[in-house]
Amino acid sequence: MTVPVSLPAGFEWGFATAAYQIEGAVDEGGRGKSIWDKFCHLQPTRTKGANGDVACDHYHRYEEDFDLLSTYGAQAYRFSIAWSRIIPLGGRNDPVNESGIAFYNRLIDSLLARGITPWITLYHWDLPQELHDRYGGWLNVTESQLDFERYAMVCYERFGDRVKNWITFNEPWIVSIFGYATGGNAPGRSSTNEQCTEGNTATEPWIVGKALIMSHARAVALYNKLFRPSHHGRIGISLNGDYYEPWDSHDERDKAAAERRMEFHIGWFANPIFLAQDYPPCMREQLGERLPKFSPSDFALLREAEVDFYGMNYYTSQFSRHREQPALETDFIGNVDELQENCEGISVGEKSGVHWLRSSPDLFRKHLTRVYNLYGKPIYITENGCPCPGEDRMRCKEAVNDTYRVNYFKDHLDAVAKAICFDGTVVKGYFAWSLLDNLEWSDGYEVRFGVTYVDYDTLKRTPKKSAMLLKQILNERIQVDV
Ligand code: GBH
Repeated sequence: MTVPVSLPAGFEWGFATAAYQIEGAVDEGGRGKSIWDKFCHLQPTRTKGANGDVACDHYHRYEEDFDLLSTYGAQAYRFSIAWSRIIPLGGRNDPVNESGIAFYNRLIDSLLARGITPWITLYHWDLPQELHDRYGGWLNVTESQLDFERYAMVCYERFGDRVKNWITFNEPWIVSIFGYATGGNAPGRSSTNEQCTEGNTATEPWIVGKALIMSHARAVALYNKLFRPSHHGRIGISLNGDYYEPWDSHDERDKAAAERRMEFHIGWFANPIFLAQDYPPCMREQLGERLPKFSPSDFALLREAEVDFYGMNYYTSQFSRHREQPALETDFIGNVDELQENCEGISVGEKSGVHWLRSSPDLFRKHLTRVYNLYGKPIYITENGCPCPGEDRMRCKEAVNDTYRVNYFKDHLDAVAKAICFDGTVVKGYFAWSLLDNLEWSDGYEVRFGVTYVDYDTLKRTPKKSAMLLKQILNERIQVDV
């Protein structure tokens, strides 16, 4: 008989969302435009005709959504602030919008009244459009970090008395690569994608990466210096990145390729941010002069910017096969091919409702342990979830029977418990992605990651089976000190 391994007392858990994916009300309360407003309204469409104008209308329905959170038993809730609601034009000399502040105050106070701990992401991909127009947004390393620092300052000042958990950026890899290499996300720049008229895939993502790293560092250093002493909060960043196994486990070159792929995904940001070190040597070797340098004063700032935790967004794993030469259009993945089957034809996991995601909980455990050993910070899983096979074509009645998602959560929480109990990995919390079906960026509204079904005609919310599962699992598993 097998008994479930337990999770430690104090393990925090809940659900996650992001502003543009759920809020809607894009023209209300003095909100300024973001790069996603513009991107979603391009013709021809690059988001399957979808936009965030209404989304889940969370802006008006947040009480109802927080009722769901309470019903689901969540202890914590991770959401993001739309920068352009707080500072509509974005810049450090631009006015603060009190109506935007009031909206997030309402969210925070409503959560606290329910006993739910707020976790705020400052940046989940929605740069104020004005900053992009003014100086190129993240392409301008000097300007963007000063504007981000001031935005962070306003958030700490106005919300930090009640909010103790901060995430600077969500997935800087996606921001850089999807925004500036493939062009699949806003602002949609690329020199290899036919739909894009501007961009340079070879150079821009690396510049943007540096802007994000330094913006993060400024925001953290500011928190450490001015706010931590009185607010006593925690701050970190959420990085994405799959785990990679070698395609041929007997081939040393594939083993190196797997490790290199993870360095290109994670080390790119984690080396400077968690270790105050330069980018991984394999990146320097392959990318040469295209990779910006850190000056002595950059390193000084990185050292001041000590974080409390590693936020991990984990969805899937892959196999990595070495190449002789990087492919021109995808040299940002590190001179490898990525595959979902290994050389013996074994799949990395069971297929989900999106092509890029297969359920790989055993590799999740390896991933947690590798990241913990390398970067040495407690891990909070800030996103984990999936769409069920065929869910995009289901009506509500069918979609609520989300057995695949139920198993996915069970298996992934199992992996977390094993990483803690058997590998000595420190994992302190878990957020399922996502509370609601929502705007899945360039995939539009068909791909559903929610534990709550949203009918986009009526905006009616219906809990799926998986919604109550976490409460059940976590209640069973968390050790209680007596
Ligand atoms: C997260 O990104 C985001 O933080 C969240 O907003 C999002 O809703 C969630 O995932 C679910 O996708 O189709 O081959 O081009 C996770 C990173 C970015 C991984 C998009 C998959 C698509 C690969 N994901 N990527 S492909």
